[in-house]
Amino acid sequence: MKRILTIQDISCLGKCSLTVALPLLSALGHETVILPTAVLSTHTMFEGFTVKDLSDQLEPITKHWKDQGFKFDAIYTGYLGTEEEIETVKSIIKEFATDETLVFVDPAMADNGKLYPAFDLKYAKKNASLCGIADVIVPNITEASFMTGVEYKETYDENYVKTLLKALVDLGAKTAILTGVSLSEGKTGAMGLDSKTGEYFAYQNDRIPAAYHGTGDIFSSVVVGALLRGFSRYDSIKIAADYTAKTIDITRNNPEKPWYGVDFEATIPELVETVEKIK
Ligand code: PXL
Repeated sequence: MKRILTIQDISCLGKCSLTVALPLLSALGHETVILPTAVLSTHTMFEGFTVKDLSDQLEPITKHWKDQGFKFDAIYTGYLGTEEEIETVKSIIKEFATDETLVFVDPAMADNGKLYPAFDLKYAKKNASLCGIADVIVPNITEASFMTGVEYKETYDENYVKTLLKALVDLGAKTAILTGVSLSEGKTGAMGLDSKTGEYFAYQNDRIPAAYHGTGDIFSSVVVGALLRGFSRYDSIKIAADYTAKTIDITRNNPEKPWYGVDFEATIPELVETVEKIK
């Protein structure tokens, strides 16, 4: 069994970050070690959420693991609250990552052309430096644009996506995967670039006319879980994009859906079946 360390916040209620990464990675068959960076009552789209920063716990916790001799097959980072926290996470990666470790970074900080309320451009640049030491990064177009300085566009063509991908690998990431990429009318998916071979890969499925919070975290968790099971990058983004789309579809047809997240729990059995079938 592969052991993965995921470093992100716990939004106790809200179906994002650790509360989706942990169940999805477990469902995909991985031992999942969590390093919570903060505890929030909910994610930050709720009004009046509480936050308890746990930054000062990251070093003692990881030191304990190091003293016990633990190693990780992958380190997967998501939403990180502050620039200082990103620096600490970089040190943890340097401490634990070997040539065999998959370092997977989701610089979750922005969407639809805007940074989340807690963040500014300096924070985005700090996230760019974390992406620089990663094997695989999975920003959306907004995050890529803030990190690289390439202008954000709502309507674009494949050349724009390639420009963004090249700028992302120039940050230092070995493979960049842009999410939420639409390469033709009515389609959406992801497109990636391998910095070593210069090879592009892309997967598109039908766009479902609905958007929900937390779907980026779901996509990332499934990509990293599939990569760790040995699937190719193309197969991993296909499995994750199809699972995310199916989940959005189930959610929009649920009259009792919560506003703050998707019904990813309902589609976990299908995800497991898919990866078993094409293994
Ligand atoms: O889904 C990304 C995410 C993770 N954690 C917290 C968030 C968000 C997005 O808003 O607020 C606390």
